[in-house]
Amino acid sequence: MGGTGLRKFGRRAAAVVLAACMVALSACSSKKTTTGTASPSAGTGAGKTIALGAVLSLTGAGGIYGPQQKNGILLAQDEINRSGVNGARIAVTIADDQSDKTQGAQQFQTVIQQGKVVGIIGPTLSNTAVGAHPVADHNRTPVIAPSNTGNGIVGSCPYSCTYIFRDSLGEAAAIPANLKVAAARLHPKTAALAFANDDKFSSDGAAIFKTALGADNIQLVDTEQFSKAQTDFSTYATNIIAKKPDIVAISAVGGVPSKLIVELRRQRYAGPIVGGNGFNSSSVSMQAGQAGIGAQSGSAWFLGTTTTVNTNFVAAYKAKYNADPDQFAAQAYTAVYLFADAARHASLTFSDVARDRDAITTALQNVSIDTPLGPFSFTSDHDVHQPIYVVAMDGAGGFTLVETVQP
Ligand code: 1QQ
Repeated sequence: MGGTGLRKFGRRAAAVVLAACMVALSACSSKKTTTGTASPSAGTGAGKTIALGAVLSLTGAGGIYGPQQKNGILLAQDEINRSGVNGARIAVTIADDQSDKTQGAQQFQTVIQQGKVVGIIGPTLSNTAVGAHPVADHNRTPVIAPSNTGNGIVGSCPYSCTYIFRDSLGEAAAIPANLKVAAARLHPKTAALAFANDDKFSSDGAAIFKTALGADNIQLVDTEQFSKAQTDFSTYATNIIAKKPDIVAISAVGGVPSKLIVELRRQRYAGPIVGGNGFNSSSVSMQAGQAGIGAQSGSAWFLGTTTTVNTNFVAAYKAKYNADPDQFAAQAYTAVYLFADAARHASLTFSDVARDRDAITTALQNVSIDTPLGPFSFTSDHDVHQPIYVVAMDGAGGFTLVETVQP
């Protein structure tokens, strides 16, 4: 076989061998999950779609958090679809809950009934979740709550929550850890507490602060409450400052934390400020600006964590959006990977949606993957067990790490 023939033969044979290897390799690569353990049915999803819903606050009181969550979800979808899930693609339908409980419940109903989704990420606010999560649970559709940190979201809930999971650190863990760090460093004897009394997260956070302040022997000398729609905080700041507290605690969402911080500083309050999960957004840090420097909160994520999975996430997010991610982006990004890993292990039928929803729910209980939040698996009551990053606003839309508290 003349050289060329051989080469040609060789080339054709090489092409055939290469093609065979490619097939073997892709079978081999799709077998490997983010955790490296073999998945049951590589390739069975070829040409199929794993439909997920994401119901987020893109407008309304929580509209400061939703856009980062959306960015995190779309980035994860892109990355996962490069190799697929057993050959299938992930397709996430994103809807706006307008930070409203009824709207949230309606959007959940829509993605379940019409979208035939096998899982939902959302909503953004705990206040919306109490309306939306029962809809999913009733329809036996698994949910990962990416930022619902109030009480009774998972585990013992005021409604059936068998299908509800959360990858967002609860305030019941974050607030006491944050306050302990502040107490150990600043030794405050008195405190003032300010919170939004028409928002579940904010009211739960206020109750948790009250208990934690008591536990740290810090006397509560003033409590200010207002609506989450409040925009003028001059009176509340004056009342707080009049009581000369050693520290001020704020439990509120959206634009409230930054407005109150700015007003306290404008009225010359120079003392320490601590807050809840409502602080942990780059937009809130940016809006607080110089006035926010040092405002401290307990976070589920830190930009500077040097694990490979986190540095890859941060780099990919920056490349796609030309901006740093924040905790809300990291938790929403992680939620997609958690659903993808569950789908990889669930032997989906891609025809019987009810059976696939149940299979994913079961698989979520056994998920164990490395994420930007750290090595992640759900607790037995579908909650988070992770380190707490006590962070402080840096005056420019970011956060510095004060201390890491192990769970
Ligand atoms: C909740 C929260 C908010 C601050 C998040 C958006 O943690 O509503 O539970």
